[in-house]
Amino acid sequence: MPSDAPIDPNSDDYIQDSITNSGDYIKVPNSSFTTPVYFAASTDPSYTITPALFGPTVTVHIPTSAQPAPGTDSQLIIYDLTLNESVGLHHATFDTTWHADGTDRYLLDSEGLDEAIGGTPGNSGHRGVPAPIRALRYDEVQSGTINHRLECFWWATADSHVFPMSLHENNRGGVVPEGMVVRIKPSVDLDSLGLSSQALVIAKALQTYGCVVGDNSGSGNKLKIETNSNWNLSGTAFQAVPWSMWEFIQAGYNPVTEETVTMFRQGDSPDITYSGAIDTMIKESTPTATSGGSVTLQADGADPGSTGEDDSVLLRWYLGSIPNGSTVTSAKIVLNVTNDTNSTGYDLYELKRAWTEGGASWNQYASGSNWQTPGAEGTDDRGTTVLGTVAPTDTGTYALTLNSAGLAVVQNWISTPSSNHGFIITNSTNTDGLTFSSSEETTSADRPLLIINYTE
Ligand SMILES: [Ca+2]
Ligand SMILES: [Ca+2]
Ligand SMILES: [Ca+2]
Repeated sequence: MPSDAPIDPNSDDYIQDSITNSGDYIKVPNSSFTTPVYFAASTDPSYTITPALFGPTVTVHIPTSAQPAPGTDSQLIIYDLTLNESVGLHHATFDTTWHADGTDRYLLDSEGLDEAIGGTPGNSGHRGVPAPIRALRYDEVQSGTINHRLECFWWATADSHVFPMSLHENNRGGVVPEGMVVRIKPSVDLDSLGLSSQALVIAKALQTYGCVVGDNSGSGNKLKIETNSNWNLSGTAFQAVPWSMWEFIQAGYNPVTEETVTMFRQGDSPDITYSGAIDTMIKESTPTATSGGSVTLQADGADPGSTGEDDSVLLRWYLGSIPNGSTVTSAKIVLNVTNDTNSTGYDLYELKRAWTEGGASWNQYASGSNWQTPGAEGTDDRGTTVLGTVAPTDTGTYALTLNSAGLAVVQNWISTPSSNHGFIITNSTNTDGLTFSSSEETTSADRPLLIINYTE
């Protein structure tokens, strides 16, 4: 991470939260809350595990000797090199096969970001933190150098999350959003502090890469490490590096690209108070109907098929938290697809009128105000340049990256917020419709998500 990475405006408050609620320095967890880590071979038994509560269905080799942690979380991590994956299990049990309440799986050769925030398809679970980050291994420390970010679990986190995390736990009572990264200040001379050899290797990683606040401990801010009887880390291992030597990196900062990533999703991001998203669908077959409260949105070029009439989707997110003057470098829309499409896909265009969620229909953009052409098809209604194409061939998470014309549109919305009327998703010739969850979907993680990367 660059030594001059931007510091979060709330850094001092978050450091004070650490001192007030977790004492003067970071703690080492007891063995119930470390995580057993196993490397599986292709000859180990293979299991397909569908979690009872959350996460993807995973297929993974697990050694017959594997045991979950003895604490209440019963966690377990497997590196399966033959399947190019790390798999985490939560509340894991074994009878004649393995069961778990929660699962996560990340591809070992990927960038490690959850598909739910536009990362590599197949990466999924644990709110966006891959297992290799969640359990620092003893052999990594013994090698003398750790070359990646670590994870800390916090006494309590806020009801919000920031990149690189995809979700957060609710009602924990803290102030630090999940996904915040805290590091030992680059100016601290760690070699001079008298740390033990293991603590020094870990502290250097905490200075170079920091740790992501990725979970709740219930009491005390602690490191996430693997279960290993060879650790020689006392409870006071990091006493010589008090919180006053730490700082929080700006929320959403990506050290790889040196951009800031901000996410917008109704009732969820940037935090649970966000209400700047509206969405609806307009239907040629019922041209005066409004659908602002629908929990699903449909685009179709032939509904009903016999008439070839169209359905189009309107979406808008307000972007007020991105500073005017920022440069947009990429933008993605992530949808929860409930009905996929074997078609060329549905195209995204800029909308040009101040449509309303409650009033927009095939005929009108707001109650009493007609589109130039019904269906928002006039040049005063929408742009004529395709900004991206939504073409999911499976249900589930689908990410659309906006093209350069799309970036220019979003850039203009940041410079001139009053010009932001969102997008329309439409195609008049497809016969296989597309359906996805709206901002009214009960599960907030399934609502439409807009991710914007920018530099200031
Ligand atoms: Ca809506
Ligand atoms: Ca049509
Ligand atoms: Ca379909």
